[in-house]
Amino acid sequence: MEHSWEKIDTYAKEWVTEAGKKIKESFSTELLIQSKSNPNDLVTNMDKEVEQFLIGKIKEVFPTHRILGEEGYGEKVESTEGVIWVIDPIDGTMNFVHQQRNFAISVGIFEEGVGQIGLIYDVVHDEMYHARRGQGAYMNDIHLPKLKPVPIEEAIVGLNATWVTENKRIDPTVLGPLVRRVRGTRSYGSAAVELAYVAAGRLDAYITMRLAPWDFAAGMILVHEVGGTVTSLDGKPLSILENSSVFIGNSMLHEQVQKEYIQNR
Ligand code: 2AM
Ligand code: CA
Ligand code: CA
Ligand code: CA
Repeated sequence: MEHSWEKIDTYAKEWVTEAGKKIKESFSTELLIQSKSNPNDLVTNMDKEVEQFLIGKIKEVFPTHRILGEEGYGEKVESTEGVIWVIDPIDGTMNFVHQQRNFAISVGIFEEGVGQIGLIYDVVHDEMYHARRGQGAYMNDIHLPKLKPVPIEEAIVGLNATWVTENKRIDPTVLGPLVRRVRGTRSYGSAAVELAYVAAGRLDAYITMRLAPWDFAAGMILVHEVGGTVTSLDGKPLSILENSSVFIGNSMLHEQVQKEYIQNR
């Protein structure tokens, strides 16, 4: 099927911008905060409202497109067939609730499993990250240059302390030595923001052990467009059908870290 990506792109940007406005307006109203899987797994009325708003718009204009959203108002997506929108209405809900910053709306649009459009909107900083497959990545219409090689010693890596202390998913001695060698580590608490920062060169890599497709869908398209490498921690491609660890970054750094810290462990 032929799609007008230009049209899809224009609408996607418009709707995400409008959703951002709704979130900003919500700062002056009282939030309804609930827990999901555990007391720290938060969801608010705004997570739900924004997802429903975006889905409503998509269904209206593109009724054949399928939608996968974190809060479950989309559908169960078990194949990569056709056009699929992968939506995280608020990535970084804990930050949204506690800090009123460092969260983003994340929308990735895929065709037959291939990323075509990536949008990450950091609402509070008013930074719209945007990529179209084969056409480069932008932040508020400023073109983001291809990532330049960076040695491990000069790298700033997005990494949460969880993964270098006792945890269920990775032996802390795997990444601990990397943390000591890099120039610095950062943790922003929003996968989408961290992936956008990799695309913008503010971080050189981002490593995390547990993400869902809506966390990385848009970011993987952005980082791909600036020539970065996008894989799971063990170097496999990411799929929008599966949760995964994520290792995204500058290609030279990615290769070196894979070789020295991940392989044969
Ligand atoms: P969220 O705010 O949309 O839930 C925080 O370190 C990052 O991990 C955020 O991007 C957050 O997304 C995501 N996250 C939080 N809990 C998660 C879970 N159980 N599985 C996958 N990603 C999660
Ligand atoms: Ca969540
Ligand atoms: Ca998320
Ligand atoms: Ca979310």
